[in-house]
Amino acid sequence: MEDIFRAIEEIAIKIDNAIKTADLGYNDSENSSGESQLKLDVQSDIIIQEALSKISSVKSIVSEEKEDILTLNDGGEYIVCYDPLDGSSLVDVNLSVGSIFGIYKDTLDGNGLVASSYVVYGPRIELVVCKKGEKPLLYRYKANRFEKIGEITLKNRGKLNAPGGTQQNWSPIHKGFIDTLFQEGYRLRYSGGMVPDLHQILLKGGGLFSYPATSDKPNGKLRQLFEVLPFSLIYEMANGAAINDKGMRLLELSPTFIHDTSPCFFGSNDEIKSLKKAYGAR
Ligand code: AFP
Repeated sequence: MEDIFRAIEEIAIKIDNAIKTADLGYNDSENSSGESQLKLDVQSDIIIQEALSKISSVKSIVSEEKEDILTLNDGGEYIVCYDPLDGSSLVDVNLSVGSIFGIYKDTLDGNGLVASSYVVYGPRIELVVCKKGEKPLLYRYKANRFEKIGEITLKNRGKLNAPGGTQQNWSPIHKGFIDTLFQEGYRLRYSGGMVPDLHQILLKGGGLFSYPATSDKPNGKLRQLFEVLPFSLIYEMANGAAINDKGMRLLELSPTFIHDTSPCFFGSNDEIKSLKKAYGAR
């Protein structure tokens, strides 16, 4: 798996460069010189596919940008599921975005997830790598290399609240719970990018990120294979928790198709316990 992590480092530098040099005003069709230019999320997908196809242990890939699974190396053992540029609509307004990777073996579900990684493209490039059974590790790009900063551990209780979705479409239970957190003094921290929002909670010690079932999206918005499951592993390994609206561990999920979504809640243990109580889950 180490070769996959090295590839993710190379990918991170290339995507960061694409973000910094893309001609945003003409991103959908043509650049300022009249040349056609691919959207940044498509460019990022191509960068990742090229890098992973050179790695013999990668059997196939599943991308947020592709309809179907793509086989790369018949003899490989890992399936890499990724969102090449999550939150790409935030690039135009110069907010942080990210790439998310789930590395699966044997089955495409929480049981088969053996490692996760994500990259934050912000004022600096940061990378988090997490193997099942081990603490997530934070790296920061500095002087042409990724320098290890240390392990990530959540406190049992935090102070940040990142509530996703449109409030108008929340259930009364969800609205009541989010209101209670604010009444208890939690601070709103929501950029609309899953990667920087979850990263902030991890690095600032804790809190809650939620993307519930809503009246317009009864199965949530976030995709299981390349958003929900990779972050669930990272939160659990960082001493936190990740559940759905029935109180089930998200890592027990088995998607029914590759782009399947799920309501999801990631946080420190105390917030997740209170959430379960509010939702009437065990
Ligand atoms: P985009 O990739 O379309 O910007 O969506 C980002 C995202 O998938 C995820 O990164 C956010 O957490 C979530 O959507 C935000 O959705 P809401 O705007 O509905 O809260």
